[in-house]
Amino acid sequence: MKKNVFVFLLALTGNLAGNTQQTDYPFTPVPFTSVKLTDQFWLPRIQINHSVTIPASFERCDKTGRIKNFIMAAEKSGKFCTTYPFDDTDIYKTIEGASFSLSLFPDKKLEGYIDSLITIVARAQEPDGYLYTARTINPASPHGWAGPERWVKERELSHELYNSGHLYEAAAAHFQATGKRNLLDIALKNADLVCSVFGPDKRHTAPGHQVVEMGLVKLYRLTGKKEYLNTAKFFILERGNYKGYDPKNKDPWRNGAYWQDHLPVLQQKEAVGHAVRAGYLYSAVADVAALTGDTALLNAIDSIWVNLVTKKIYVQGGAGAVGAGERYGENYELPNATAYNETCAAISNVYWNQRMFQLHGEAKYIDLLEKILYNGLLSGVGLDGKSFFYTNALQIRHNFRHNDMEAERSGWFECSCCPTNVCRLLPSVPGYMYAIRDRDVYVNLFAASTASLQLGKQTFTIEQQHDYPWNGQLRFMVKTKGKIPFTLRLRIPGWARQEAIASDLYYFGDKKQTDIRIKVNGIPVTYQTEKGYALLNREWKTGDQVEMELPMEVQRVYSNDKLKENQGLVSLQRGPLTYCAEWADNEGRTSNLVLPAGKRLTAEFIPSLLRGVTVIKGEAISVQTGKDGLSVSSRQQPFTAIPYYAWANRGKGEMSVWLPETIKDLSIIAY
Ligand code: FUB
Ligand code: ZN
Repeated sequence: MKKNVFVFLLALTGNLAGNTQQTDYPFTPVPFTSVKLTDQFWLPRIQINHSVTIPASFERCDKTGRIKNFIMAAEKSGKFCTTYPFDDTDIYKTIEGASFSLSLFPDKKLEGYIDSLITIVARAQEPDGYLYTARTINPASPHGWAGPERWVKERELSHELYNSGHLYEAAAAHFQATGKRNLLDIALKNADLVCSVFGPDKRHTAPGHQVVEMGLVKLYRLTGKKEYLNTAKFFILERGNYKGYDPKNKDPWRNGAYWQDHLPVLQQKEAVGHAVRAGYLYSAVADVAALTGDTALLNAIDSIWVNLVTKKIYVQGGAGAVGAGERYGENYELPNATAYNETCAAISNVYWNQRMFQLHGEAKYIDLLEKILYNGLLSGVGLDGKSFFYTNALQIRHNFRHNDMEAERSGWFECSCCPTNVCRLLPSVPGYMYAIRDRDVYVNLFAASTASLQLGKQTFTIEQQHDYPWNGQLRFMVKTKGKIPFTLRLRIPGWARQEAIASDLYYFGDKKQTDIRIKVNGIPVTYQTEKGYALLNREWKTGDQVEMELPMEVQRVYSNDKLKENQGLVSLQRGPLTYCAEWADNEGRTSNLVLPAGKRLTAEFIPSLLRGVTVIKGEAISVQTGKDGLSVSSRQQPFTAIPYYAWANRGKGEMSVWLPETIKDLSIIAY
């Protein structure tokens, strides 16, 4: 953090003497700015995000009229010219991503452009802080979802508070990256308005689309202003109070579950409703639980997390199975061809799982975070950095008879929440790698990098040298001034302990446990494990080296019997990566493939394919239907699977994550 930012923080919090915050997450992440990536997997993606995704996103905000909306709001004339009242957030989210990116790649031109946008945003803000172009342009005729007066449709669809939440998140990131107050001042003015309108003795509304709660917490952290935290908690506790729903109605819009408003949060035990709203709610609940020590809130999200991981998550970490309502389905309702899996839902679950780790210090949350990051989330952005998936199917079949999911990426969407969410997530990935508690240093994610860490007054670095996720030979080099005692807690990924996920929802065919070997300075050590971490406690000094060997065998993954859709089907995993078969590598089709059990599968790194991937190879049986539509034949053919995140970068065609092991489990679709 820049020095002037620190001075400002002191100035902001100075008036709160005696009211300093006592409680917070026990496990503190090391900021993304302290970890310099040198790897071949994340760094190129974060660079492309900076050089391609962010400029493309700003350009699209401009071309589609999103910026014009702010200009018209400032002039109070014209007609809101995009589709959704939350289109303002695409600008906020891109500013947030660009701000994170500026911390990694200083760029005066980009910084100047952001300043020019902030000037436009500032002019669109009403004198009392209200900022919502869909109304301000012409309050007499606001957007159809906005309602005739401010806030009256907030519980449903206006997204006024959603817009505010993304503004706060962007402002916090921009202030931390640049030390400038221009966006923060806009956000604080808006937050002060929100806090003056909503509260126990004021207006009661559960926000229609959560994120304002997370945003308020960020502003609280920056300013120390308790009202922001109190309002965030108020919004969380408002859920379940609305009397207009019919609890007996199965329709989630009528019983309130779509908005997670069917029950008070303290009574919620299941992940339900719109999946992005849910992920942001659960993240905010974690924040507020951490900052207030409210164990009832903590227990609620603990239960919801168990429901997610035991019954509602796809094998690649995607969530939100049902298209109608972009929402969670029933327990074990995880269809493949119609899997909705919005990219934003995956992103929201990364936020949530990081917070669960910060609350509990258990590796199982990072195991899930890693799964989402490398698979269900990363598939949302193409290798070019400017083509995206909004939904992330697990199967694409040729005639799409049963399938209306996206088989091709798009540069932008009318509702373009996902691309701009990717913009802000990617630069922050190094921030998920390390955490600290007392004298424990947690190594959560693996990527070649140098991290600058601090324990008390002592600083040191840990350098990761390896080629993860392709290779499991990991090396960590320590550099200190003098000797520093601490416990290095190395995450042993669940998948390396033969655990496909931290539940019985999916399991590996090969249940044979292999010991994970760890050496310190070349000598094998015995070590204790706790909560998924290997503990290495010693006085560390420059030159100390830790090696950990993770098994990189190809794993066959199977599903719980209750997941009916997947009975008889297998999927493949190697390291943290879920694999899929794509048409381009399998003679043009995948819906006709059978992958017999017990057949050898091998891994091979191909530098020229999809910017360098390890593929899985073997033999499959392919089934052909006769032209007469009455006969079938089968033959052996070579089989190749690619990492799921890399599919749909070579044109449109079939893709399957799950494949039958016998012909009787194949649903044949003829050309
Ligand atoms: O409602 C705002 C955003 O648009 C949601 O998070 C997405 O699911 C999309 O509906
Ligand atoms: Zn989205």
